[in-house]
Amino acid sequence: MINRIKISDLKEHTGKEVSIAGWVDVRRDHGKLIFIDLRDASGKVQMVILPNHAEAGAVATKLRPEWVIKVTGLVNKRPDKMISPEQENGDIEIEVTGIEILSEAKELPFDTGAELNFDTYLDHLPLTLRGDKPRAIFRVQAQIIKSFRDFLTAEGFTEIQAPKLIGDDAEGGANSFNVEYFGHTAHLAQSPQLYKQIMVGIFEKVFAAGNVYRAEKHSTTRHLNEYTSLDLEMGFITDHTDVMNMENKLLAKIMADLKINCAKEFALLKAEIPDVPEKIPVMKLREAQEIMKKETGEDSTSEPDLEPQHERWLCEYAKKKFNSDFIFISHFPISKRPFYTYEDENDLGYAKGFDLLFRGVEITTGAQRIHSYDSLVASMEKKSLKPESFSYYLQAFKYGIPPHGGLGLGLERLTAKLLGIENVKEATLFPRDLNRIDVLLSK
Ligand code: AMO
Repeated sequence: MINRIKISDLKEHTGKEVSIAGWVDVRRDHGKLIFIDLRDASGKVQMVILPNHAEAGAVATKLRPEWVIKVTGLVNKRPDKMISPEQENGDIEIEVTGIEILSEAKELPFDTGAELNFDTYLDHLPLTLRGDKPRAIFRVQAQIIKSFRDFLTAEGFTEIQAPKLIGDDAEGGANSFNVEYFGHTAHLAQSPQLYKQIMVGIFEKVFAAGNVYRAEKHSTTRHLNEYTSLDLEMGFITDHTDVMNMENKLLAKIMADLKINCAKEFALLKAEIPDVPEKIPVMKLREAQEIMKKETGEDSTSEPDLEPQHERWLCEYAKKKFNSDFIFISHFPISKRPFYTYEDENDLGYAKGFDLLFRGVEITTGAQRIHSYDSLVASMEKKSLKPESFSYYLQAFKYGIPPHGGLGLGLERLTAKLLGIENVKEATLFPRDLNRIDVLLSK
Protein backbone atom coordinates (compact mmCIF):
# COMPACT_ATOMS: atom_id res chain seq x y z
CA MET A 1 0.00 0.00 0.00
CA ILE A 2 1.11 3.55 -0.65
CA ASN A 3 2.29 5.03 2.65
CA ARG A 4 -0.01 7.95 3.57
CA ILE A 5 -2.38 9.24 6.19
CA LYS A 6 -6.06 10.05 5.79
CA ILE A 7 -6.97 13.69 5.23
CA SER A 8 -9.46 13.47 8.11
CA ASP A 9 -6.56 12.61 10.47
CA LEU A 10 -4.33 15.52 9.41
CA LYS A 11 -4.99 17.68 12.47
CA GLU A 12 -3.38 15.11 14.73
CA HIS A 13 -0.16 15.70 12.78
CA THR A 14 -0.04 19.49 13.04
CA GLY A 15 3.56 20.73 12.88
CA LYS A 16 4.81 17.51 11.29
CA GLU A 17 5.67 16.37 7.77
CA VAL A 18 3.17 13.90 6.30
CA SER A 19 2.32 12.09 3.09
CA ILE A 20 -1.23 12.25 1.78
CA ALA A 21 -2.79 11.15 -1.50
CA GLY A 22 -5.99 11.82 -3.37
CA TRP A 23 -7.69 13.75 -6.16
CA VAL A 24 -7.14 17.36 -7.13
CA ASP A 25 -10.44 19.08 -6.39
CA VAL A 26 -9.48 22.57 -7.55
CA ARG A 27 -6.32 24.44 -8.35
CA ARG A 28 -6.10 28.19 -7.83
CA ASP A 29 -3.12 30.17 -9.02
CA HIS A 30 -2.47 33.35 -7.01
CA GLY A 31 0.61 34.88 -8.62
CA LYS A 32 3.56 33.05 -7.20
CA LEU A 33 1.43 30.94 -4.87
CA ILE A 34 -0.53 27.92 -6.07
CA PHE A 35 -3.37 26.59 -3.96
CA ILE A 36 -4.76 23.10 -4.43
CA ASP A 37 -7.67 21.49 -2.63
CA LEU A 38 -6.93 17.81 -2.28
CA ARG A 39 -9.68 15.26 -1.68
CA ASP A 40 -9.55 11.68 -0.48
CA ALA A 41 -12.40 9.45 0.69
CA SER A 42 -12.16 10.88 4.20
CA GLY A 43 -12.19 14.62 3.41
CA LYS A 44 -10.59 17.67 1.84
CA VAL A 45 -7.71 19.95 2.70
CA GLN A 46 -6.20 23.11 1.25
CA MET A 47 -2.56 22.90 0.20
CA VAL A 48 -0.22 25.70 -0.76
CA ILE A 49 2.89 25.53 -2.94
CA LEU A 50 5.30 28.32 -2.03
CA PRO A 51 7.82 29.71 -4.53
CA ASN A 52 10.76 28.22 -2.57
CA HIS A 53 9.62 24.70 -3.55
CA ALA A 54 10.36 25.14 -7.24
CA GLU A 55 10.23 21.45 -8.15
CA ALA A 56 6.80 20.95 -6.56
CA GLY A 57 5.70 24.22 -8.15
CA ALA A 58 6.62 22.96 -11.61
CA VAL A 59 4.55 19.83 -11.13
CA ALA A 60 1.67 21.82 -9.59
CA THR A 61 1.24 24.04 -12.64
CA LYS A 62 0.40 20.92 -14.68
CA LEU A 63 -2.29 19.64 -12.31
CA ARG A 64 -5.96 19.67 -13.34
CA PRO A 65 -9.11 18.55 -11.54
CA GLU A 66 -9.29 14.80 -10.80
CA TRP A 67 -5.58 14.11 -11.30
CA VAL A 68 -4.49 11.66 -8.64
CA ILE A 69 -1.40 12.68 -6.71
CA LYS A 70 0.70 11.83 -3.70
CA VAL A 71 1.95 14.79 -1.73
CA THR A 72 4.47 15.31 1.02
CA GLY A 73 4.19 18.43 3.09
CA LEU A 74 4.06 20.13 6.45
CA VAL A 75 0.80 20.37 8.36
CA ASN A 76 0.69 24.04 9.37
CA LYS A 77 -1.78 25.82 11.57
CA ARG A 78 -3.31 28.68 9.54
CA PRO A 79 -2.69 32.21 10.79
CA ASP A 80 -5.75 33.43 12.74
CA LYS A 81 -7.02 35.71 9.98
CA MET A 82 -6.88 32.86 7.42
CA ILE A 83 -8.98 30.42 9.46
CA SER A 84 -12.36 29.50 7.87
CA PRO A 85 -14.35 27.73 10.57
CA GLU A 86 -17.12 26.64 8.19
CA GLN A 87 -14.62 24.90 5.90
CA GLU A 88 -13.47 21.34 6.50
CA ASN A 89 -9.88 21.47 7.87
CA GLY A 90 -10.34 25.26 7.76
CA ASP A 91 -7.75 25.83 10.48
CA ILE A 92 -4.86 23.97 8.84
CA GLU A 93 -3.05 24.06 5.52
CA ILE A 94 -0.48 21.78 3.92
CA GLU A 95 2.76 23.43 2.85
CA VAL A 96 3.72 21.21 -0.04
CA THR A 97 7.32 20.00 -0.32
CA GLY A 98 6.88 17.33 -3.01
CA ILE A 99 4.26 16.08 -5.50
CA GLU A 100 4.17 12.75 -7.30
CA ILE A 101 1.60 12.25 -10.07
CA LEU A 102 -0.10 8.85 -9.75
CA SER A 103 -2.68 9.27 -12.49
CA GLU A 104 -3.68 11.93 -14.96
CA ALA A 105 -7.25 12.85 -15.89
CA LYS A 106 -8.61 14.02 -19.21
CA GLU A 107 -10.45 17.31 -19.36
CA LEU A 108 -13.76 17.03 -17.47
CA PRO A 109 -17.05 17.22 -19.42
CA PHE A 110 -18.33 19.87 -16.95
CA ASP A 111 -17.05 21.82 -13.98
CA THR A 112 -17.05 19.94 -10.69
CA GLY A 113 -19.76 21.37 -8.51
CA ALA A 114 -21.85 22.51 -11.50
CA GLU A 115 -25.62 21.98 -11.23
CA LEU A 116 -26.32 19.14 -13.66
CA ASN A 117 -29.55 17.94 -15.13
CA PHE A 118 -30.41 14.49 -13.79
CA ASP A 119 -29.75 12.65 -17.07
CA THR A 120 -26.29 14.22 -17.38
CA TYR A 121 -25.63 13.22 -13.75
CA LEU A 122 -26.69 9.63 -14.51
CA ASP A 123 -24.71 9.50 -17.77
CA HIS A 124 -21.50 10.27 -15.86
CA LEU A 125 -21.91 8.40 -12.56
CA PRO A 126 -18.30 7.17 -12.42
CA LEU A 127 -17.38 10.85 -12.19
CA THR A 128 -20.45 12.50 -10.61
CA LEU A 129 -20.59 10.03 -7.71
CA ARG A 130 -17.33 11.65 -6.54
CA GLY A 131 -19.27 14.74 -5.45
CA ASP A 132 -19.82 15.57 -1.78
CA LYS A 133 -23.56 14.99 -1.93
CA PRO A 134 -23.59 11.49 -3.48
CA ARG A 135 -20.74 10.45 -1.20
CA ALA A 136 -22.82 11.51 1.81
CA ILE A 137 -25.94 9.73 0.49
CA PHE A 138 -24.16 6.42 0.00
CA ARG A 139 -22.30 6.63 3.30
CA VAL A 140 -25.65 6.94 5.01
CA GLN A 141 -26.94 4.01 2.97
CA ALA A 142 -23.96 1.86 3.94
CA GLN A 143 -24.60 2.70 7.60
CA ILE A 144 -28.27 1.68 7.27
CA ILE A 145 -27.26 -1.75 5.96
CA LYS A 146 -24.62 -2.12 8.67
CA SER A 147 -27.14 -1.23 11.39
CA PHE A 148 -29.66 -3.66 9.89
CA ARG A 149 -27.06 -6.43 10.05
CA ASP A 150 -25.77 -5.51 13.52
CA PHE A 151 -29.23 -5.24 15.04
CA LEU A 152 -30.61 -8.48 13.63
CA THR A 153 -27.44 -10.43 14.37
CA ALA A 154 -27.65 -9.23 17.99
CA GLU A 155 -31.32 -10.34 18.04
CA GLY A 156 -30.27 -13.88 17.11
CA PHE A 157 -31.01 -13.77 13.38
CA THR A 158 -28.72 -15.50 10.86
CA GLU A 159 -27.84 -13.82 7.57
CA ILE A 160 -28.66 -15.81 4.45
CA GLN A 161 -27.88 -15.37 0.76
CA ALA A 162 -31.02 -16.01 -1.27
CA PRO A 163 -30.75 -17.02 -4.94
CA LYS A 164 -31.45 -14.41 -7.56
CA LEU A 165 -32.13 -16.90 -10.35
CA ILE A 166 -35.32 -18.71 -9.60
CA GLY A 167 -38.04 -20.91 -11.10
CA ASP A 168 -41.47 -19.55 -10.23
CA ASP A 169 -41.92 -16.29 -8.43
CA ALA A 170 -43.85 -15.65 -5.23
CA GLU A 171 -44.75 -12.06 -5.96
CA GLY A 172 -46.64 -12.79 -9.18
CA GLY A 173 -45.22 -13.62 -12.60
CA ALA A 174 -46.32 -10.49 -14.46
CA ASN A 175 -43.58 -8.32 -12.99
CA SER A 176 -40.70 -10.72 -13.30
CA PHE A 177 -37.80 -10.56 -15.73
CA ASN A 178 -37.35 -13.73 -17.73
CA VAL A 179 -33.88 -15.11 -18.21
CA GLU A 180 -32.89 -17.66 -20.82
CA TYR A 181 -31.48 -20.52 -18.76
CA PHE A 182 -29.93 -23.38 -20.77
CA GLY A 183 -33.02 -23.78 -22.92
CA HIS A 184 -35.42 -23.08 -20.04
CA THR A 185 -36.99 -19.87 -18.78
CA ALA A 186 -35.85 -18.78 -15.35
CA HIS A 187 -36.75 -15.53 -13.55
CA LEU A 188 -34.89 -12.86 -11.67
CA ALA A 189 -36.04 -12.91 -8.04
CA GLN A 190 -38.54 -10.21 -7.09
CA SER A 191 -37.82 -10.90 -3.44
CA PRO A 192 -36.17 -13.61 -1.33
CA GLN A 193 -39.63 -14.48 -0.03
CA LEU A 194 -39.78 -18.23 -0.57
CA TYR A 195 -36.20 -18.84 0.53
CA LYS A 196 -36.39 -16.79 3.70
CA GLN A 197 -39.50 -18.76 4.67
CA ILE A 198 -37.77 -22.07 3.93
CA MET A 199 -34.81 -20.95 6.06
CA VAL A 200 -37.05 -20.38 9.09
CA GLY A 201 -37.11 -24.19 9.16
CA ILE A 202 -33.34 -24.19 9.66
CA PHE A 203 -32.35 -21.06 11.62
CA GLU A 204 -35.77 -19.89 12.98
CA LYS A 205 -34.79 -16.23 12.44
CA VAL A 206 -33.09 -15.08 9.24
CA PHE A 207 -32.35 -11.93 7.32
CA ALA A 208 -31.10 -11.06 3.85
CA ALA A 209 -29.88 -7.86 2.22
CA GLY A 210 -29.78 -8.30 -1.52
CA ASN A 211 -30.78 -7.01 -4.91
CA VAL A 212 -34.21 -7.87 -6.27
CA TYR A 213 -35.75 -7.23 -9.66
CA ARG A 214 -39.12 -5.88 -10.73
CA ALA A 215 -40.05 -5.67 -14.40
CA GLU A 216 -42.48 -2.84 -13.64
CA LYS A 217 -43.00 -0.43 -16.50
CA HIS A 218 -43.30 2.42 -14.05
CA SER A 219 -41.56 5.68 -14.49
CA THR A 220 -42.09 7.24 -11.08
CA THR A 221 -39.93 8.76 -8.37
CA ARG A 222 -40.47 5.67 -6.17
CA HIS A 223 -39.93 2.73 -8.53
CA LEU A 224 -36.71 1.02 -9.57
CA ASN A 225 -36.31 -2.08 -11.69
CA GLU A 226 -33.51 -3.30 -9.48
CA TYR A 227 -33.48 -2.41 -5.80
CA THR A 228 -32.07 -3.59 -2.50
CA SER A 229 -34.50 -5.43 -0.31
CA LEU A 230 -33.78 -5.67 3.41
CA ASP A 231 -35.68 -8.77 4.43
CA LEU A 232 -36.25 -10.57 7.67
CA GLU A 233 -38.28 -13.63 8.58
CA MET A 234 -38.87 -14.93 12.11
CA GLY A 235 -40.32 -18.13 13.52
CA PHE A 236 -42.45 -18.82 16.59
CA ILE A 237 -44.35 -15.53 16.42
CA THR A 238 -47.80 -15.01 17.93
CA ASP A 239 -48.95 -12.84 15.04
CA HIS A 240 -47.90 -10.02 12.69
CA THR A 241 -47.55 -7.57 15.59
CA ASP A 242 -44.35 -9.37 16.64
CA VAL A 243 -42.91 -8.49 13.23
CA MET A 244 -44.07 -4.87 13.56
CA ASN A 245 -42.46 -4.61 17.00
CA MET A 246 -39.22 -5.98 15.59
CA GLU A 247 -39.29 -3.37 12.82
CA ASN A 248 -40.00 -0.66 15.38
CA LYS A 249 -36.85 -1.64 17.32
CA LEU A 250 -34.83 -2.05 14.12
CA LEU A 251 -35.68 1.48 12.97
CA ALA A 252 -34.83 2.89 16.40
CA LYS A 253 -31.40 1.24 16.16
CA ILE A 254 -30.81 2.51 12.60
CA MET A 255 -31.67 6.09 13.58
CA ALA A 256 -29.58 5.94 16.76
CA ASP A 257 -26.57 4.70 14.76
CA LEU A 258 -27.06 7.38 12.12
CA LYS A 259 -27.07 10.06 14.82
CA ILE A 260 -23.73 8.80 16.07
CA ASN A 261 -22.00 7.94 12.79
CA CYS A 262 -23.53 10.12 10.08
CA ALA A 263 -24.19 13.52 11.69
CA LYS A 264 -21.79 15.16 9.21
CA GLU A 265 -23.59 13.65 6.21
CA PHE A 266 -27.02 14.71 7.50
CA ALA A 267 -25.73 18.24 8.09
CA LEU A 268 -24.31 18.41 4.56
CA LEU A 269 -27.59 17.18 3.07
CA LYS A 270 -29.60 19.44 5.39
CA ALA A 271 -31.68 16.45 6.47
CA GLU A 272 -33.09 15.50 9.83
CA ILE A 273 -32.92 12.11 11.49
CA PRO A 274 -36.42 11.25 12.72
CA ASP A 275 -37.24 10.12 16.23
CA VAL A 276 -38.77 6.67 16.22
CA PRO A 277 -41.68 6.49 18.66
CA GLU A 278 -41.57 3.83 21.39
CA LYS A 279 -44.60 2.42 19.59
CA ILE A 280 -45.19 3.45 15.98
CA PRO A 281 -48.90 4.25 15.52
CA VAL A 282 -50.95 1.62 13.72
CA MET A 283 -54.39 1.62 12.15
CA LYS A 284 -56.33 -0.73 9.93
CA LEU A 285 -56.74 0.24 6.29
CA ARG A 286 -60.49 0.67 6.81
CA GLU A 287 -59.94 3.06 9.74
CA ALA A 288 -57.45 5.05 7.69
CA GLN A 289 -59.90 5.29 4.81
CA GLU A 290 -62.71 6.43 7.13
CA ILE A 291 -60.49 9.14 8.60
CA MET A 292 -59.52 10.33 5.12
CA LYS A 293 -63.16 10.35 4.06
CA LYS A 294 -64.16 12.38 7.11
CA GLU A 295 -61.28 14.83 6.92
CA THR A 296 -60.84 15.28 3.18
CA GLY A 297 -64.17 14.23 1.71
CA GLU A 298 -62.41 11.76 -0.59
CA ASP A 299 -64.08 8.36 -0.39
CA SER A 300 -61.60 5.51 -0.94
CA THR A 301 -63.37 3.08 1.40
CA SER A 302 -64.07 0.57 -1.36
CA GLU A 303 -60.45 0.51 -2.57
CA PRO A 304 -58.23 -2.44 -1.61
CA ASP A 305 -55.01 -0.42 -1.37
CA LEU A 306 -53.63 3.06 -0.81
CA GLU A 307 -52.82 5.41 -3.65
CA PRO A 308 -49.65 7.52 -3.40
CA GLN A 309 -51.66 10.62 -2.43
CA HIS A 310 -53.28 8.63 0.42
CA GLU A 311 -49.87 7.58 1.69
CA ARG A 312 -48.77 11.20 1.70
CA TRP A 313 -51.92 12.35 3.46
CA LEU A 314 -51.73 9.63 6.13
CA CYS A 315 -48.11 10.52 6.88
CA GLU A 316 -49.05 14.17 7.36
CA TYR A 317 -51.89 13.02 9.60
CA ALA A 318 -49.57 10.79 11.66
CA LYS A 319 -47.16 13.69 12.10
CA LYS A 320 -49.91 16.05 13.28
CA LYS A 321 -51.86 13.59 15.38
CA PHE A 322 -49.13 11.34 16.83
CA ASN A 323 -45.98 13.40 16.17
CA SER A 324 -44.65 10.40 14.26
CA ASP A 325 -42.84 10.25 10.91
CA PHE A 326 -43.94 6.61 10.69
CA ILE A 327 -47.33 4.89 10.58
CA PHE A 328 -48.29 1.24 10.15
CA ILE A 329 -51.39 0.45 8.10
CA SER A 330 -52.63 -3.09 8.71
CA HIS A 331 -55.37 -5.42 7.51
CA PHE A 332 -55.44 -5.01 3.76
CA PRO A 333 -57.99 -7.26 1.99
CA ILE A 334 -56.56 -10.78 1.85
CA SER A 335 -57.69 -11.07 -1.77
CA LYS A 336 -55.12 -8.43 -2.76
CA ARG A 337 -52.19 -9.84 -0.81
CA PRO A 338 -49.80 -12.59 -1.96
CA PHE A 339 -50.82 -16.22 -1.51
CA TYR A 340 -48.55 -16.78 1.50
CA THR A 341 -50.31 -14.12 3.64
CA TYR A 342 -52.21 -15.20 6.77
CA GLU A 343 -55.88 -14.24 7.04
CA ASP A 344 -56.99 -12.78 10.38
CA GLU A 345 -59.34 -15.34 11.95
CA ASN A 346 -60.91 -12.51 13.97
CA ASP A 347 -61.36 -10.22 10.98
CA LEU A 348 -62.15 -12.52 8.08
CA GLY A 349 -61.31 -11.25 4.64
CA TYR A 350 -58.37 -9.20 5.94
CA ALA A 351 -54.68 -9.98 6.25
CA LYS A 352 -52.55 -10.20 9.35
CA GLY A 353 -50.17 -7.95 7.52
CA PHE A 354 -49.10 -4.35 7.26
CA ASP A 355 -47.38 -1.63 5.27
CA LEU A 356 -45.14 0.90 6.94
CA LEU A 357 -45.41 4.45 5.65
CA PHE A 358 -42.60 6.95 6.21
CA ARG A 359 -42.61 10.63 5.19
CA GLY A 360 -45.21 10.06 2.50
CA VAL A 361 -44.25 6.72 1.01
CA GLU A 362 -44.58 2.99 1.70
CA ILE A 363 -41.19 1.62 2.73
CA THR A 364 -42.14 -1.84 4.03
CA THR A 365 -44.58 -4.66 3.51
CA GLY A 366 -44.79 -7.41 6.10
CA ALA A 367 -47.11 -10.07 7.43
CA GLN A 368 -47.68 -13.29 9.27
CA ARG A 369 -47.46 -16.18 6.78
CA ILE A 370 -49.61 -19.24 6.33
CA HIS A 371 -47.67 -22.11 7.92
CA SER A 372 -50.09 -25.00 7.46
CA TYR A 373 -49.35 -27.02 4.32
CA ASP A 374 -53.01 -27.62 3.49
CA SER A 375 -53.98 -23.96 3.96
CA LEU A 376 -51.08 -22.85 1.81
CA VAL A 377 -52.05 -25.19 -1.02
CA ALA A 378 -55.66 -24.00 -0.74
CA SER A 379 -54.53 -20.37 -0.84
CA MET A 380 -52.49 -20.99 -3.99
CA GLU A 381 -55.45 -22.65 -5.68
CA LYS A 382 -57.70 -19.76 -4.72
CA LYS A 383 -55.28 -17.44 -6.50
CA SER A 384 -55.16 -19.75 -9.56
CA LEU A 385 -51.55 -20.69 -8.87
CA LYS A 386 -50.42 -24.25 -9.47
CA PRO A 387 -49.14 -25.87 -6.24
CA GLU A 388 -47.01 -28.21 -8.44
CA SER A 389 -44.98 -25.18 -9.52
CA PHE A 390 -44.14 -24.54 -5.88
CA SER A 391 -43.56 -28.16 -4.79
CA TYR A 392 -39.94 -27.42 -3.88
CA TYR A 393 -40.94 -24.58 -1.51
CA LEU A 394 -43.91 -26.56 -0.20
CA GLN A 395 -41.59 -29.19 1.27
CA ALA A 396 -40.83 -26.73 4.07
CA PHE A 397 -44.50 -26.81 5.02
CA LYS A 398 -45.08 -30.49 4.35
CA TYR A 399 -42.40 -31.30 6.89
CA GLY A 400 -43.34 -28.86 9.63
CA ILE A 401 -42.69 -25.14 9.98
CA PRO A 402 -43.58 -22.94 12.99
CA PRO A 403 -45.89 -19.93 12.85
CA HIS A 404 -43.76 -17.22 11.29
CA GLY A 405 -43.76 -13.84 9.63
CA GLY A 406 -41.46 -11.24 8.20
CA LEU A 407 -41.04 -8.14 6.15
CA GLY A 408 -39.26 -6.53 3.22
CA LEU A 409 -37.91 -3.00 3.57
CA GLY A 410 -36.89 -1.02 0.47
CA LEU A 411 -33.42 0.36 1.16
CA GLU A 412 -33.49 3.08 -1.50
CA ARG A 413 -36.91 4.39 -0.50
CA LEU A 414 -35.82 4.55 3.14
CA THR A 415 -32.58 6.34 2.20
CA ALA A 416 -34.36 8.81 -0.07
CA LYS A 417 -37.03 9.71 2.47
CA LEU A 418 -34.51 10.01 5.28
CA LEU A 419 -32.41 12.43 3.26
CA GLY A 420 -35.21 14.42 1.66
CA ILE A 421 -34.34 13.16 -1.83
CA GLU A 422 -37.11 13.55 -4.38
CA ASN A 423 -36.27 10.67 -6.70
CA VAL A 424 -35.39 7.21 -5.40
CA LYS A 425 -32.91 6.87 -8.27
CA GLU A 426 -30.69 9.43 -6.59
CA ALA A 427 -30.49 7.05 -3.63
CA THR A 428 -29.36 4.19 -5.91
CA LEU A 429 -25.72 3.94 -6.92
CA PHE A 430 -26.35 2.68 -10.45
CA PRO A 431 -30.11 2.84 -11.06
CA ARG A 432 -31.82 0.70 -13.66
CA ASP A 433 -35.02 2.05 -15.14
CA LEU A 434 -37.21 1.66 -18.19
CA ASN A 435 -34.77 3.60 -20.35
CA ARG A 436 -31.41 3.00 -18.77
CA ILE A 437 -28.89 0.37 -17.74
CA ASP A 438 -25.98 2.71 -17.01
CA VAL A 439 -26.35 4.25 -20.48
CA LEU A 440 -29.61 5.12 -22.18
CA LEU A 441 -30.95 1.99 -23.91
CA SER A 442 -32.08 3.94 -26.95
CA LYS A 443 -28.51 4.99 -27.79
P1 AMO B 1 -43.31 -5.58 -1.60
O1 AMO B 1 -43.45 -6.03 -2.99
O2 AMO B 1 -44.36 -4.68 -1.06
O3 AMO B 1 -43.24 -6.85 -0.61
O4 AMO B 1 -41.90 -4.88 -1.43
C1 AMO B 1 -41.40 -4.52 -0.16
C2 AMO B 1 -40.79 -3.12 -0.17
O5 AMO B 1 -39.81 -3.05 -1.20
C3 AMO B 1 -39.81 -1.74 -1.75
N1 AMO B 1 -40.13 -1.80 -3.19
C4 AMO B 1 -39.51 -1.06 -4.14
N2 AMO B 1 -38.54 -0.13 -4.08
C5 AMO B 1 -38.12 0.42 -5.23
N3 AMO B 1 -38.60 0.10 -6.45
C6 AMO B 1 -39.59 -0.83 -6.58
N4 AMO B 1 -40.05 -1.15 -7.79
C7 AMO B 1 -40.09 -1.46 -5.39
N5 AMO B 1 -41.02 -2.39 -5.15
C8 AMO B 1 -41.03 -2.59 -3.82
C9 AMO B 1 -40.83 -0.93 -1.01
C10 AMO B 1 -41.76 -2.00 -0.47
O6 AMO B 1 -42.45 -1.59 0.68
N6 AMO B 1 -42.10 -10.25 -0.14
C11 AMO B 1 -42.71 -9.00 0.30
C12 AMO B 1 -42.16 -8.55 1.62
C13 AMO B 1 -42.56 -9.43 2.79
O7 AMO B 1 -43.77 -9.62 2.98
O8 AMO B 1 -41.66 -9.91 3.51
C14 AMO B 1 -42.45 -7.94 -0.76
O9 AMO B 1 -41.53 -8.01 -1.53
O10 AMO B 1 -40.17 -0.26 0.05
